[in-house]
Formats: sequence, structure tokens, C-alpha cells
Amino acid sequence: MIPIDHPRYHSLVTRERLADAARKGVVAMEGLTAHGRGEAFDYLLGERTTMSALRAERTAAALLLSARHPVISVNGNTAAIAATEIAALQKATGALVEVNLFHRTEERIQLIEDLLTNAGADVFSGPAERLLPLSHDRAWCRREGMYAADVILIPLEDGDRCEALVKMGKTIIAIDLNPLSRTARAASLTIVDELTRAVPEITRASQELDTDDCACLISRLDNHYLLAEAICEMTTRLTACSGLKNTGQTP
Ligand code: PTJ
Repeated sequence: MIPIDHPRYHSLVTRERLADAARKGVVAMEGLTAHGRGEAFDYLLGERTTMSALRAERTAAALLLSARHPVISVNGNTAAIAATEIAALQKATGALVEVNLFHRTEERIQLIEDLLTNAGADVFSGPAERLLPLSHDRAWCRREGMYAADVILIPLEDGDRCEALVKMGKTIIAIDLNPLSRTARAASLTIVDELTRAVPEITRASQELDTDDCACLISRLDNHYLLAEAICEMTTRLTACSGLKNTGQTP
């Protein structure tokens, strides 16, 4: 039992949810390592949504609302820690929710689809085909789903598929705490924020923005600037923390 007044309560609860989901087969064992990598970058961000991340989240909402055929791609980690938030985002944007896995088995697909459905999402399921130009199993998707999409939200992605989807002419929105990752660099828009903070912010913005707001945000989209800002936030914090250490205080 994690005490609610523990200073790292949220982080510890999230870890527990992931470990539990890994035991049930929802999260791949490798997904636990991926989360740990994300946590390290979140620590550098100060475990908060920065101004540049908030701007990216509002732009993501604008892209999803303006899309012809928006899709939210869900993997094991995303379902384990943000199924309810994904269902709310789907309601706010009308996007299709489709499961796409790196460590793909039919059993995991079914478990994740059930988890999402129980959380209130309307999951686009059914037979998948090997449609994306990739040698691994993320190539499997649905012709009327991800393959036909013009805008896709990809939380916690590997770089290969992100690059492939961009080459196919799709607008790709990544959520990735690592601003240096191949995914972050290849995406059309990268949200450098923790998944469970990012998704509710996109939902909130989707409920607020009108057509003019969306057009304005999209016209000003500059992913190089957003990534540079995220790196700047991290280095500023590192510099500030090392300054504190020199004076004998703990960061
Ligand atoms: O469920 P599957 O089979 O599709 O597998 C999913 C994983 C996550 C194992 C797979 O996509 C993977 O290996 O991902 P990577 O290549 O490790 O990349 C994950 C990225 O997400 C890393 O850059 C992390 O920094 C980032 N990340 C991890 N946890 C979070 C995160 N970003 C935002 N919020 C998080 N909670």
C-alpha cells in the first residue's frame, strides 16, 4: 500500500499499475524498461507540464480536431496507465482508437482491446493486415483504420514506425519524454510530457478550441522549436540543481 502523502505517490502508483499489467500480459516486460527511461527524462523536466509541452498539447488537439480521419494508436503501456484518459480523448475528438503493438500476440491484442473497452473506449478491431513498410510486427494494422488515417497520435512509439508513417504522408503526433529519440525527431509534432499528464491536456484543449484557434495553432507549428525548448527546460533545471548542490542544499 503506497501512502497518499508519499512525495513520489503518483510515480509509485503508476509503477505499480505497470507491474500489475505486466503480470497480466497487457504490458510487455520490455515496456517496464521503456517506462523507466521515460521516468528519467521526466525527472529532468521536474515532473510537470512545461509551457512548450502545453503548447504542443493544444496543437495536437487542433490537428486531431481538423483531421479527416484521426486515429489514436494504443500499445500496452498506454492502455495500462491511461485507458480512461484515452477514452475521454476519443470522445472529445471523435478519433478512432486502434491497438498496435511492437511485441504483438493475438492474446495481448485481445487483453488490451478489452481493457480499453472496459474503460469506455470504442475500439476499432477486427482482422489486421501487414500494411506498413516495416520488418517487425508494428506493420500490422487495419486498412480502414491507421492505414487510411491522415493524423495519428502515437504515444510511446519506436522510431521505425514513426518514420514510416511520416514517409507515407501522415501527420504524426508523438508523446515522448525523450526529446532526443528518433520518434521525437521524426514526428510532425512531439509532446515532451508524461503520458498521463499529456492526454488530459489534449482532451481539455479539444473541448475548448474553435476552428480559428485550430487554424492558428497549426499554422504556427514548429517542432524544432518545441524540441529545443524541451531540451532547454531540462538543461536549465540541471544547471539550477548543480548550483544548489554547490551550496550544500539538496535539489
Ligand atoms: O506494448 P508494445 O508491445 O507495443 O511495446 C511498447 C514499448 C513501450 C515496449 C515499445 O514501444 C518500446 O520499446 O518503446 P521504446 O522504443 O522504449 O520507446 C518508448 C519511449 O517512450 C521512450 O523514449 C521513453 O522515454 C518514452 N516514455 C516512456 N514512458 C513514458 C514515455 N513518454 C511519455 N510518458 C511516459 N509515461
